Amino acid sequence: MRWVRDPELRRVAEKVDAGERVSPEEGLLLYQTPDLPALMRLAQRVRARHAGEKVYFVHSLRFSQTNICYVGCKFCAFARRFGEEGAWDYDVDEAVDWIAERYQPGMTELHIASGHHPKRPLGYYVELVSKIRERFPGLQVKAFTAAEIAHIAKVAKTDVAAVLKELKAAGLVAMPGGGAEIFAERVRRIIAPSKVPAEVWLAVHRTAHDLGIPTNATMLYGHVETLAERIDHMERLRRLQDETGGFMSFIPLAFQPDGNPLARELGKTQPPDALEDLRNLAVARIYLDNFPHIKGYWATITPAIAQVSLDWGVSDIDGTLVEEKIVHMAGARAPEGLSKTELVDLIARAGYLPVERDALYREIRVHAPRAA
Ligand code: V47
Repeated sequence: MRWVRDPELRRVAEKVDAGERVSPEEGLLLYQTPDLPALMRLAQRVRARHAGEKVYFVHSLRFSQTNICYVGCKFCAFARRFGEEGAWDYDVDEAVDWIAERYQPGMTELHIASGHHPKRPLGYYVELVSKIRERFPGLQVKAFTAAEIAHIAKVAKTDVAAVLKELKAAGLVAMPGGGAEIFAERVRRIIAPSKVPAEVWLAVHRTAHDLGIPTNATMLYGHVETLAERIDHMERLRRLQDETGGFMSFIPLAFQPDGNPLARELGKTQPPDALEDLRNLAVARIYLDNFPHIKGYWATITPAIAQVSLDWGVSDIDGTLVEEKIVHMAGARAPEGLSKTELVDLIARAGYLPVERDALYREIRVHAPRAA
């Protein structure tokens, strides 16, 4: 470990190397170290332990059945009110048609995250999932953030477990990680005062895991949160993962500054810079020692930074997406979708082994390195 010059950092590095868990204070030290090469190397070692030379991606489609939402999160550029320009609200048949127009053979994951529609009954979501499964048997439905599930339960005047059981019976296989934002109450009060509190988000995931529905977890960074609040966020996830083991991946979401009140209030015109993205991914890889994967979400950090992030702890780059809306309406500069070939090349050119997976991280195909 002579490559770590600072003695305090070296102590943490030795712990990590021995497979020991870092404390919140040590996590903060990792966030603050000026020795970025050491941080990168450490995250790389942890990454290798989890994924070897493999980098995962999925042939997926993004879908939002509605952007009608009255929750009023300040970072959001996606939500609309009824009748507002740019609003959409598909019934089940319209949703199936929308997917049919974009479906490509070989796609395995349909990722659904939407607004909190104030009126749709539980039956609508159940029918949506089952009609999609009926029409596209090869598509695994990974749908509804924990915040949406809590909202659906509230509108249906029932509990979260009942909602999840019905959705699972209809064909839901996994849940995305959105709605987590930053768990700290101070931050939530500023950026998402009407969204479900951290405890509810975590309870929904616990219930999903108990019912055999694996999930992801996100963290929206680069706005008003402190580094200690990022660590607190990851600490709460690490604890839940110790209990349930139900998380598949952790996805840091770089805050996009267009078309939302939070960016205007903060005077932000740019997303976090490349080194902030990379540092954050590396700390996450080291801190969340019980998460199988850290995702470099190319839609927010750009495909170029996602490629570099493979050396900073990332073992998954999400997927083709096709038509991502949530972060693009907030100004994301990346394309709305990438082809499978582009993803394979992005990974292979960084020196890693591209592995196509399904929504549950089952391997579909290892793409052999091409002859030079
Ligand atoms: O929770 C909204 C975020 C999330 C902005 O599980 C923004 O595999 C940046 O759930 N800048 C939804 N982010 C997206 C989501 C997701 C994304 C990628 C992978 C997975 C997964 C899940 O989008 C929301 C919110 O945190 N978001 N506005 C914005 N301005």
